[in-house]
Amino acid sequence: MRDAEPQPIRLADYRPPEWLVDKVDLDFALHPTQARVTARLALRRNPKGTQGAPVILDGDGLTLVRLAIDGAPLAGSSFEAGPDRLTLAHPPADSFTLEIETLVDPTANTQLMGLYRSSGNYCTQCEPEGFRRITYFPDRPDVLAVYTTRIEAEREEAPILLSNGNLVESGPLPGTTRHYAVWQDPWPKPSYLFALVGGKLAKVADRFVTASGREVELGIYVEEGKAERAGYAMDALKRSMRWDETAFGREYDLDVFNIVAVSDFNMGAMENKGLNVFNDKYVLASPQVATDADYSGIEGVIAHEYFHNWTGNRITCRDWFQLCLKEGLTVFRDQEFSSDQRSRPVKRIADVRALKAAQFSEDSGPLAHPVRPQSYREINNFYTATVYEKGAEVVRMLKTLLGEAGFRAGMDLYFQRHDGQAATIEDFAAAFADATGRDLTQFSLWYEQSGTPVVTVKGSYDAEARTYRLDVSQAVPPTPGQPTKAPMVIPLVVGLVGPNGDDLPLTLGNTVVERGVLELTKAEQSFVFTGIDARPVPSLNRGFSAPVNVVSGLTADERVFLAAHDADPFNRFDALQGLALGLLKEGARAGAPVAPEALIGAARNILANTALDPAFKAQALALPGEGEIARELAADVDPDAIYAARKALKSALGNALAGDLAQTYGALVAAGPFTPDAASAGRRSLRNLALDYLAVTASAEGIARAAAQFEQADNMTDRLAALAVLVQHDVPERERALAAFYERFKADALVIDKWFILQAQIAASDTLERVKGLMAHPAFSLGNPNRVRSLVGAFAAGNPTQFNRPDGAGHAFVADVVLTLDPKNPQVASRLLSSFKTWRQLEPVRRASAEAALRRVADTPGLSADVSDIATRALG
Ligand code: 0A1
Ligand code: ZN
Repeated sequence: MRDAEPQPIRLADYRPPEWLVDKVDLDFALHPTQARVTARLALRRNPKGTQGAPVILDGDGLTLVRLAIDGAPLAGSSFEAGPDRLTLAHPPADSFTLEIETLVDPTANTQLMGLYRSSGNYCTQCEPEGFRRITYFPDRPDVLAVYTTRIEAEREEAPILLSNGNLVESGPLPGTTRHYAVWQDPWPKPSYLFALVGGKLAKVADRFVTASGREVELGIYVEEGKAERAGYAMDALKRSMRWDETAFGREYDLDVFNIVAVSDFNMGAMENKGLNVFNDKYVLASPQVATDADYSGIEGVIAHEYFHNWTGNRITCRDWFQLCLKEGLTVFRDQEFSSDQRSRPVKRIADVRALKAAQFSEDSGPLAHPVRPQSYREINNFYTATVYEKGAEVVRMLKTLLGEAGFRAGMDLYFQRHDGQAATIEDFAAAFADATGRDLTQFSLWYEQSGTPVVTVKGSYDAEARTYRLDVSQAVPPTPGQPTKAPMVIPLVVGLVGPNGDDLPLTLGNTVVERGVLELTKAEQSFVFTGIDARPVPSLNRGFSAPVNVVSGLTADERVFLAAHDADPFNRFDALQGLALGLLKEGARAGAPVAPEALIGAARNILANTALDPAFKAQALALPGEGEIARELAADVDPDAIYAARKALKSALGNALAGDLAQTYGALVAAGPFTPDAASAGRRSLRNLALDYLAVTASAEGIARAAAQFEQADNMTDRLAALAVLVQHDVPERERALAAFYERFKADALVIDKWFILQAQIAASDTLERVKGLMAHPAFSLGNPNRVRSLVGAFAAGNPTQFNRPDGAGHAFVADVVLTLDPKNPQVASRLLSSFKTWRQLEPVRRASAEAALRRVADTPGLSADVSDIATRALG
């Protein structure tokens, strides 16, 4: 465990590395508890470094066996070695080879960083600072080296031996039960992209020919017996490889691309060069066990990791402050890929819902930080929705401002200039500025200022002058460490919708507004559109062109009009959501039912509109989540009141639209066997939304319909959707279905995770006891991150009424789990603790209990840096 209060690391203190490593030769002798690692580092003094600087290498919990310089063993007096650092105060020359032998215990590695075991297989995770748990090294992303990796192991225990790059040699070790393999990666890379895998794995093989004719062998390795579930991932991989060629002109650059799926993994997946390691949740799928959401998750994550080959690997980050350089850009790229593979508007709606749920809530609470932070105490805590999802929004805005061609020119220049380098956000911005001639100085504030801007818009029509005027103001709320803000560049895409539903021409003075993009740059601005013959309804922030909160003052009638007519599908969706949100806020505040007639009418029209995509309808008719309502209320939040208001509105809609919903449910019966394509998934999503609404009052008919679907479903999407309906209601069918589901899928941990999630999210006063009980269930394990996230994570982040119980028991429980988990896996523990990120908006009683739980965590001696950092900032 590391120091509980390390000094913060600051971007402003960046210095180039004193020593570079040109070449790394690694030799692994795998062993369950004593893996021997021999590293040969070709060290060279950095000409840009400090004269006479010592060699200081990072380590973390290492046991040193032996050191040698240029082949000669090193005397103890000439170095200083601790578990966390190796120092050569007087290096013998300006370049030399340092040989380091260390011992590591993969079985005892419960942090899942460095070399560890998952289901008996060996694997590694090195981003961000895991390589130092394998050997001493300048473990920072701006030290790029070429790696050769030799692995030897018991043939019986680990018949498969993989590392980065191309396989150059392999075979038995004569006279032993062991064998070996040598892998060589010709591309210089930082240590965080190193990977090794050894174990008993089944392989799915395929091949891909790149645009220029390079033949690539593709392999997906999974635990034995699961190979038939890797087909969809392989298909997604090939589509990703082709897409990056056409959309960004990027080809793959090795002869081999391997993916390994493991069942113990802290995050989603990892882009190690030529050897991606995945949480098996993002690889394995079959109609019986995976939902449509799982399929699209797999497609997105496979694409994301593959796209990192250029945005992250060929061009990497100079330091961890630049994390968004690879992550924001790569999320943007995977979002675009999925949009091209599926429905663009539906993908955008889903992404914005996720952004608001995870990032807007982060940005409005004590853990808010800039897309590029200025300092950190624990970098692991910055793999956040802000760095990833807001980072992607910033790239999207850049594209909106520069247009398709300008954006592509900037990307091309970025790749051309920085291939093989460790780059910065300044480098990225300069490529776009230089390619297009545009000054991006003010735009760069998106990387520096945290907080979600509020854009307030007032429209006024002058019939006589035939003008329509938009008065726009912007303000960025204060956030930790940033009390005042400067105005941002906000690309606000707008339309003016005329009385017949058509867009009116957008002309400012004599200039046509291209693509509807208004550029906000000042605290207050006005735009006067000319030639407007009738009073329009403004459609603002089309496609969610900027990650801001728009205050529009639109009336309910105007929203109904936009829901029916807006040419922009996102804003059609948003008009309905805005209507619903208004009612939900009112209901939660007043504790009384509201008049939902306008919403019901608009929803009925959407449902009846045969021109609309079912997936779009499902998104438009799904009410805003409890978290979004809470964020809108901003202060004195009572989660029970929100839950009640949402349930009341859902009941009102379900009752009023019962006939239409039943008709929809009946009409959308699948015509054939399950296929995971977007169109089929869309029909299932609408049908299952209808199922949910039709059961909202727990009528006998509604429950019976769900129970029948649960029993008869031929795929996991429909079965789980029915189970999700049943578990929300206190009916006998609930426990019956839960028991049947467990019996049927108990051999399948990833499916049992779904069973944990549904139970953890039940909004009922006995849920906490249920969750505590499930922690003792044989299928649960505190050692597996997926299990912890599914049971405890789903409770903390997905059950606002029970996590925030007024008696404080929910907060106390999550704090207890965080403290129990912290010594074993600090990364997963600190993520769990981040569920407290919105605690300050709660009403006083719940706020006090959240604060007490956070204080209890913060005051516990011996905390990891991860948990201590979150606790301190959450309280700060
Ligand atoms: N770079 C990965 C995310 C990742 C970060 C840290 C990890 O350590 C446990 C693992 C993965 C991505 O963006 O997919
Ligand atoms: Zn990533």
